[in-house]
Amino acid sequence: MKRRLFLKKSILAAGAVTLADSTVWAKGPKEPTLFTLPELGYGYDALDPLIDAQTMEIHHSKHHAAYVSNLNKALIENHKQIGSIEDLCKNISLYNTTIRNNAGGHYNHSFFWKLLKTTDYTEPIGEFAEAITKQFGHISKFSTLVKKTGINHFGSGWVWVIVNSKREIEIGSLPNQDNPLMNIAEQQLKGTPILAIDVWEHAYYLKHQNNRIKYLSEISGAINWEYVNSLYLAAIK
Ligand code: MN3
Repeated sequence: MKRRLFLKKSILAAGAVTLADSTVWAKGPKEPTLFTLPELGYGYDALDPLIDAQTMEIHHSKHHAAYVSNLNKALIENHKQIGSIEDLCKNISLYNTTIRNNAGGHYNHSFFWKLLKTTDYTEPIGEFAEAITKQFGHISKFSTLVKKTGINHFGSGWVWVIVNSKREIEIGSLPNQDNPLMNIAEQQLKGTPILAIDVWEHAYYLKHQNNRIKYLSEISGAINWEYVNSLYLAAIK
């Protein structure tokens, strides 16, 4: 028993580098899957000056890392056996608030890092741009709506663009680390996420202080719109 506890602690400590997201703990059927902090796939300074290097480093190596570590700890304490982070979010009503907050934190940030990259495009492109134009009249109307949703969101949370069950594009915001995959009864925004913008102050405070409007105005240039288009295409299939 002592050895198992020791193993648990060592695995937790080493978790960030040694275990893949899909790794199921080999010690028995009751042991939970452990999650790891994903690599960004680019340098902390890659988005500078749109998002500065220090913000990226703290956001990834401190904030996101804490969600991963707290999620693993909570899953071990609760002896929860789960699969992927997406499955965990889709069944989140079965879990406690600590797991909901940290599972959301892990999924949302993992998704967010993949959405960021400076490219030649600073606004939606491809079939996604066509769909936006059809649904909202003009790309600028969509962009304004996304920005307004972020400005009007009270407190911490995320702006989401999803494809809903009617295959329509929907814009909304959710509090804290909730996301549109979660099976939370009272939550209205449900579907396949194709864009997410972190509007927690830790996402912009070092550069913009309290000015969320400025952050939201600049971030379009740091979005990988090619990737968003590919997510849109996959979501409407
Ligand atoms: Mn964040």
